[in-house]
Amino acid sequence: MSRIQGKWALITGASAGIGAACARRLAADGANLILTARRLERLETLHDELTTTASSTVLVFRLDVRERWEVAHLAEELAARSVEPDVLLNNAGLAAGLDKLHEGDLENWDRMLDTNVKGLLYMSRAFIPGMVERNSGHIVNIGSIAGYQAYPGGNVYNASKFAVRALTEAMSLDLLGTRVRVSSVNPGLVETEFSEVRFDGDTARARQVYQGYTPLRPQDIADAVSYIVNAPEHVNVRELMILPTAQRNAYCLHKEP
Ligand code: NDP
Ligand code: 8X3
Repeated sequence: MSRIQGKWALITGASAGIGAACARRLAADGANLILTARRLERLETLHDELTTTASSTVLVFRLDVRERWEVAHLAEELAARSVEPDVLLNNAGLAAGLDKLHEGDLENWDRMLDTNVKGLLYMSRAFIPGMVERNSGHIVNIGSIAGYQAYPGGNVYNASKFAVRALTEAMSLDLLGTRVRVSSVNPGLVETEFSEVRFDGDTARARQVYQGYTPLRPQDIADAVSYIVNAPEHVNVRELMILPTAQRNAYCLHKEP
């Protein structure tokens, strides 16, 4: 049984990896989707796929979560269509670089903090008030094992995911007394375009990250998100950490030679 059948799920970063997998999974659960990312052409391809394979209504919008005015514009667009998101999946994010802090690239720092922290804040500020008004809704933030433990070179990415963890706890507390649920899913290594982005298109280096063990697949995270948003209304899965079996914390990873 699906409890999100016919409900609207708004996903940031739906053009790739975990966000795209969540779109496919929630469509299979019968949810209607609002898919956002900067690469509109990818969203349009996903739209065509999902409207062929599932009976969901799928809306796509080009959105850079770093731009406050774009987030506000999206909220206006949806309100004009009387579309009220029941689920907000704050997934858009990235790591840029793996440099030591004292050698870090300031542009990379801005990209990570603006996307992973401020983007999540802008989206939450734009869409939680409607949920409070309706006394119903669910925010799911994609954090990371990197939000629990720093690792060498992780510095600013770690800080951004520690911030996601703090903000998840904070918004959950601020929503006490409402029926709006707040959850986080915190993955370890998932094979996506994440490492390609982190290493600025160096595909050989990115590939190495996932060699010698079986990493998580984006679908593994999507299954968890589906479980969380399908839980009965009185059940809130506040925090979930999911690691590959070969990984035990942020830096203990067993690789076969
Ligand atoms: P991908 O690189 O495959 O996907 C990232 C998504 O974020 C893309 O859809 C991208 O879309 C979107 N995005 C990036 N910047 C922006 C922006 N400024 N505005 C809107 N969308 C943006 O990586 P993952 O799927 O792996 O990452 C998804 C989330 O999961 C991130 O928050 C990441 O930190 C987290 N995570 C990933 C792990 C992993 O090992 N892969 C582990 C733990 C957490 P576009 O470029 O089209 O805008
Ligand atoms: C992504 C996982 O270990 O590269 O958050 O930081 S890790």
